[in-house]
Amino acid sequence: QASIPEPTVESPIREPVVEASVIEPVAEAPAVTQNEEPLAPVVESGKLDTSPVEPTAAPSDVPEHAPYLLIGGGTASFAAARSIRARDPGARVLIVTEESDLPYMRPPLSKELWFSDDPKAIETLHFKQWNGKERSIYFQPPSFYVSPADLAKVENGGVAVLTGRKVVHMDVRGNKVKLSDGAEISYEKCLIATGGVPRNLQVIERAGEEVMKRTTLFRKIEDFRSLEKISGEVKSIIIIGGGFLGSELACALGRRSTDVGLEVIQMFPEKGNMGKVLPEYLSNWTTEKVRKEGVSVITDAVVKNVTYKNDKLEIKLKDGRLFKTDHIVAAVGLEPSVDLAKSAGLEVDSDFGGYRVNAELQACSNIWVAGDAACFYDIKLGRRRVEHHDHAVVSGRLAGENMTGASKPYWHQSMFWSDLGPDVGYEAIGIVDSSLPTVGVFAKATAKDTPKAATEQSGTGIRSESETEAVAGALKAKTTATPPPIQQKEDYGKGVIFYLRDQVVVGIVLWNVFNRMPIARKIIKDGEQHADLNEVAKLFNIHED
Ligand SMILES: *[C@@H]1O[C@H](CO)[C@@H](O)[C@H](O)[C@H]1NC(C)=O
Ligand SMILES: *[C@@H]1O[C@H](CO)[C@@H](O)[C@H](O)[C@H]1NC(C)=O
Ligand SMILES: CC(=O)N[C@H]1CO[C@H](CO)[C@@H](O)[C@@H]1O
Repeated sequence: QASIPEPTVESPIREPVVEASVIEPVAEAPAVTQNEEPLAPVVESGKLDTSPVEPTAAPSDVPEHAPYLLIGGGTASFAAARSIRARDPGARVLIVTEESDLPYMRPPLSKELWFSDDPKAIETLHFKQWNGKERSIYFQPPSFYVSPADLAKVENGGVAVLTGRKVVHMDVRGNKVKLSDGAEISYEKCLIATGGVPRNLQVIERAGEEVMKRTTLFRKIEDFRSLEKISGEVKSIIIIGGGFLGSELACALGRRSTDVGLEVIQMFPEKGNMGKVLPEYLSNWTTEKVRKEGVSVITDAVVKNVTYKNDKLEIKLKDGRLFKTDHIVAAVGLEPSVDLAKSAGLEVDSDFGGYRVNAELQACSNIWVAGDAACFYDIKLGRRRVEHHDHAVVSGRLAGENMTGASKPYWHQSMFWSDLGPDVGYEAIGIVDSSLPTVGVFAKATAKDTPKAATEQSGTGIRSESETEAVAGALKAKTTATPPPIQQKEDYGKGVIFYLRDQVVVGIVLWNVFNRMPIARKIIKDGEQHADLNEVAKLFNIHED
């Protein structure tokens, strides 16, 4: 099995990572005979392009053909590129991304990057993992990629990234796509990994420019940089949203609040943080934890109106409460990008959003979809769409495998994790929805039960399926020992929470319990009814270490 995208930690090329990634590889492009006629766009070969497109500059760096075309430049796309190259070493892979950056991982943007002591981290996007090791959020340095113009020529193929370009049309029968600048690229196999765009609240969208100007929708590198800057300039920030992104950003900003005199307020309609995911008692506990990080948490808050008045944003809640602030961060979910559905004739799922694909992530004979934009059929849990990093890794890799001829259904459950700073974190797998019945088993946490300690111990940073699999062997031996009796406690230091549907475990949250994901994955895969979940909980050895 192919390894997951590993950023080059040891890469000696540190400085140029950011700058070089935004430079279009024009310099390396072959000399193109520029046609004097501005109305006749020139394609790479120098042939006249006769298609009826907007007359734009010659897209000299756009290859005419890519055997593997990956639309979108995020984690799913990069994971697919890696697995395609692993299984087909000469493969020529073209990634087309709207972003100006080379593929990077998003989780550190709301996690570790905020806790860096290095003031240069904002530029370099190098961060210290909780275990102290430094790495870049970019999966690979620029030197890893070949220039798009050279893709057809390089001897052993490679991965090229066309940045700042958008695919606007798909011709599925003709096996080609069209970019916003009119260029066309034909393909043999295509992956759609377009991700999504952050949602906003309608009341903010309708509130006008002054409010929009002071609102951050958080998703990209530029959003991280801009919010980081703003947090040093304003007196007050309100985060709207109680999910994992909102809660992580609240904790990140809350940590800074005391140093710089920043007021940080987080508000959401639920009763507590992560209220849609965690059972109420744990959601309440988490809320207390977030408050201890210096965040003023406002629960049961439905935003009714936002206005800009006397240099302040005013947020009025449905129940009449009024809050004033300088800046809003709206972390209210993601809208999958399905703009290509129409031209490609692909079906969008009416319940979950995203392109409907089968268990092999295939939309039609030579088109696959992975990551946030894929609404896939999960053999165990039914139709789903998942918006997490590990899912992007796992689904991108699987799509890449199948694009190179394997025929693998997507049974492998991805996991996700959220850290509320270095001290509290959880990992989750399957369907974790607080409206399902849950059973939680807890033990007292020790200093070792933190995200920081977990990465220190495992020597890995980005938590994901690959590294948890690495410890599976060791765990198997351990679970044969008789664990001490488990009791329910009011102390939610660490524990396991099972989510049930028809008495079968469909989701598991590991609360301050790390490196046990293979066990959780197996329980969900087995899909059995369990008479006593306390017994099942023993498999996780939460009373040990
Ligand atoms: C959670 O907190 C709310 C108040 O914020 C309280 O009304 C509720 O009873 C708590 N729930 C549990 C299960 O402790
Ligand atoms: C929001 O408040 C402003 C100013 O008080 C008011 O003019 C506007 O009508 C309100 N909008 C809504 C949707 O209530
Ligand atoms: C089951 C399935 O749809 N597998 C597909 C994976 O990809 C290969 C190669 O394109 C197809 O032939 C399979 O049908």
